[in-house]
Amino acid sequence: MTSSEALYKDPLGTAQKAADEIGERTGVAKHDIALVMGSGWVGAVDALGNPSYECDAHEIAGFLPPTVEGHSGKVRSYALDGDTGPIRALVFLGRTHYYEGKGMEPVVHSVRTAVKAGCKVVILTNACGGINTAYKVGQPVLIRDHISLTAASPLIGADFVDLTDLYSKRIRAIVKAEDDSLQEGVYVHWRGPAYETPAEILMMRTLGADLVGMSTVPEAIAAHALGAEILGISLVTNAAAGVTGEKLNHEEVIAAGKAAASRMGALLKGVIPKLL
Ligand code: 8IG
Repeated sequence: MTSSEALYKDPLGTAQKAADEIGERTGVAKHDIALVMGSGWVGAVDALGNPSYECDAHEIAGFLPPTVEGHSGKVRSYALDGDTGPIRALVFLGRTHYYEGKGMEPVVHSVRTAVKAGCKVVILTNACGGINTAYKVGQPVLIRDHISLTAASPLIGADFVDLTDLYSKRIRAIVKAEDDSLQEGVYVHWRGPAYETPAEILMMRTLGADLVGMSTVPEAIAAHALGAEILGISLVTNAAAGVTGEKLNHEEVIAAGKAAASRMGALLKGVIPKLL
């Protein structure tokens, strides 16, 4: 059985195996905090300094082999200074999306691995569309809550996990104390890969949503179900469909991410020491 077959048969066992492999490779028995860096966020990790370890994610149990573009996610380990002692951060550059059609297991394998590796806090970052018309491109927004329009869950069986405080109030307060200009919003998970129609964005706004994207929600649920505390931060990289009348394009997303990278990096570097 290959490790990707094992991922579907025994997701938590495979996550434990991946965590053990990370422990061996990094020489770090226990990591404290995990970061998943979405599109537009990869530049922000530069603020954390040099990693003590890096490899291609697919070298670790359960992570899928690279896709056709030859892109592979990276896994890194960082030794950071926290306010109450050293912090070991496990950083995933890139993620698997539900729209890739491989099911939920690969989508949430990083965060399950992180929790099995010891992480108590999981920071999920993403780039997203702004539904709330007050949002500007390049603005980071803390996720306060979500709406799953895929209704797809990473959980299987009678795991009736409570999601009342999914995006930790405690952590949001710490982040807002670091930057009091930060807004909070409700994030919608849209399967994609097509963006929404203007009518769908109107529907989402009517439902109470501020942000829309194609990630984060399954990972938040899976990590929280294993007991981790979640911080979700979205970078608004485009106005959602119909908001400005402009068409959406991926280049705009990349450019907005690049422009915001140093602010996002400073924010992460500022809050991480305070989280544990
Ligand atoms: I970046 O406008 C990014 N990701 N669903 N809609 C959805 N996902 C996105 C969008 C968007 N922008």
